[in-house]
Amino acid sequence: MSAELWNSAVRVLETNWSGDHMVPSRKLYPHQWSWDAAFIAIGLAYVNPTRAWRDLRSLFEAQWPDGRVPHIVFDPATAEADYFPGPGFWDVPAYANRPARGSTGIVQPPMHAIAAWDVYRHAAAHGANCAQEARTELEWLYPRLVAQQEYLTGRRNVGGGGLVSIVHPWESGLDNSPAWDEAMANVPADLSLLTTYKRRDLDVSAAAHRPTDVDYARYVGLVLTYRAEGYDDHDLLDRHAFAVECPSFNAIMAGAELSLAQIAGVLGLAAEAAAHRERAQRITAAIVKRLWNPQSRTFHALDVKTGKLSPEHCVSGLMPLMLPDLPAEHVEAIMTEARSSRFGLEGLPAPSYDRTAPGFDTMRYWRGPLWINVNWLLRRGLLVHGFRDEAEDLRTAMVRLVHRNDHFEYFHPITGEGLGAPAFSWTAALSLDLLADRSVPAYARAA
Ligand code: 9WN
Repeated sequence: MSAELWNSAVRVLETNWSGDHMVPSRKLYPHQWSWDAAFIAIGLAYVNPTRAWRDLRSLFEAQWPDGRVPHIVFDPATAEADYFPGPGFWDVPAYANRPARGSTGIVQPPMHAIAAWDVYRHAAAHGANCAQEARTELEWLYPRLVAQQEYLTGRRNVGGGGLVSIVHPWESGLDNSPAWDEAMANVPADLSLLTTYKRRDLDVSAAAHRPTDVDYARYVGLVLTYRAEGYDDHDLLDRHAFAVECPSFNAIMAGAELSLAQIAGVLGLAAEAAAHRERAQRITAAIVKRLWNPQSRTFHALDVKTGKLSPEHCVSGLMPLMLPDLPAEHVEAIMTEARSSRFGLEGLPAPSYDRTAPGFDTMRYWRGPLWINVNWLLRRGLLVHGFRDEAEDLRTAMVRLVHRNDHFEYFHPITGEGLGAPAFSWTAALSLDLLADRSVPAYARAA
């Protein structure tokens, strides 16, 4: 099974390589996506570290002068009609040496420091040339990764409590999660926007899987207001209709600081390494302070505009498990939630949403189906806190699922059937990692 899965994953990554970057899927997502590039690099490192670095470099070459890393870098060879919302809709001005309309103006979770550190660790196994290349790439990336963190902790500290606010559900990567429902209800939904702008996702995938038109009208409206201000972040709390602190995004922020500490260590920057570790601790403490609900005993998304925590139990609430400084009480609570009938880590990996919720939908995007990338993060959390048996069960469940059902974008949370785009890059890349890497993150607690 291992060789067959390995070879099929390598084939997917070969097909989806576009010269200097990887597309998530040829048909549905024909450009480069930010957090996809990070997950992809982690797996590519085993088979082609040069491409893994190239993919990360392509993305960071499109970094904005203010430090933001755009959620999509558009491929100029791909027609506007091949993805909505495309470059013309985002209408981003030229910056640095990049032409206008080269990217979007929003971000995605900053997974890249975690990826860069993993690629670096694994590249050494490919011999001296790859080790030298890894060092050079790490030196190039480090200040850019730091600038990304500074943008997010600075301009995006909309709530003032030390966490990052996302200003669009697409920034979370968990786009259509019920975690945003209450906050999104306050965003105007102008359905007439969908006559001006035509959705393309429905031409290539089933409507029952995708967000509704009302959701899309809100997504489009949010971009239009951000775009109208030149994607400027001043006074977002008053000006912008959506500002939410997501437990998953912020856990990844803190995880990135820990990986930056490792990177700074390798680059001989001891004082910076210590500062990164401290920032990770501060973000962890802020997640506990701001996103924990002692009644529901899980982490929720916080609507910064209303000050209310979302009532929904989503897989994003389990993600702070990846943080080594998470207090024992919260670790235990996440484990209880992860083992419960809501997310039941038995047999199949965890679904994106509470199985027991009335709105649990086995088909619809981020409202039930299960994704390999979030389960990969969950496994990381299990390892960080020494839950080795559960981590191994989850690893085998993911490997079995992809082997049986192929490299789909996401999977049916009851039958395991593959859903969404086939030949999906991060599923393939992370399968390579799950087959190859049994190691434990350097900052894991002793079991
Ligand atoms: C919008 C590319 C991306 C992922 C996201 C996933 C989906 C896009 C869409 O696809 O989002 O960015 O069109 O729905 O939700 O996590 O990065 O794979």
